[in-house]
Amino acid sequence: MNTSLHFTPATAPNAHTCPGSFIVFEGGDGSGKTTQIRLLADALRQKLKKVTVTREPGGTKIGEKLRALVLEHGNGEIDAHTEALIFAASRAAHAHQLIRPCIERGEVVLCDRYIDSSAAYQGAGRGLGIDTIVDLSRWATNDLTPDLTIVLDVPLAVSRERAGARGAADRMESESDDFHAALSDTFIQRAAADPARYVVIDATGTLDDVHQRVLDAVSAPLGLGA
Ligand code: T5A
Repeated sequence: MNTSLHFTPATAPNAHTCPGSFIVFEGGDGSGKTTQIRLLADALRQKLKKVTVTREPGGTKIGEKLRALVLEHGNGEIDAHTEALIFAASRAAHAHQLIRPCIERGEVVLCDRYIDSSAAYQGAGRGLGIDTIVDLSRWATNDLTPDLTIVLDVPLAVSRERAGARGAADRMESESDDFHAALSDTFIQRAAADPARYVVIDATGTLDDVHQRVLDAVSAPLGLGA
């Protein structure tokens, strides 16, 4: 039996044609995405029009319900295929109901995780196949592609320590070191394959060190100048 998917996204895999900007942060659990998005949003709001901060899974009413279902312990068995479809369903609602309307209005959208997380966690980590999982999300989002994806790169020991300091581990954070190493490799490989749309940032160091690297990465794409 052929188990691969052959979705045909509605458009070629290029960036959207909306006036706004769609910037995604990716990386392992506890790499500092949420913190850096908050710092960047604060900085951008002093210079730019509207900035919207959102996250995956989540970002919409249905997405937040799906987030609780897929991340919290205690919802019974969630097999890998079901998990992948829950993340894709959350992303479909997010892309159609929130992200695209925002960038059509000319806003800057800063999103905590997107398709690369599914590629890493479900495609590589769960072994469902990166191409299949990416195709599923491209179909689900009508091929809504970020202008820039920032990958925060930290050693696993650092991200585990940061995530651990924040509270109890969720379903994903409870996975093995091998699982998390596969995620990290996937983010780096996908970034290397498309350097025009990805920046890998060393996310070790202080919050301010990393924030400055993030500002450097977004200044040209957002036309902020030096
Ligand atoms: N998932 C998600 C999938 O499997 N498939 C998918 O398609 C998608 C979209 C989401 C989970 O779902 C998985 C991936 C995830 O496991 P989540 O709670 O949103 O769950 O998980 P994360 O995105 O990993 O969020 P975290 O909060 O765990 O990590 P962040 O956002 O990377 O890290 P942050 O900023 O919260 O920082 C963690 C701690 O470290 C400190 C912070 O203050 C905080 O306490 N910190 C630093 N400390 C020192 N120096 C620095 N430079 C620091 N930066 C942050």
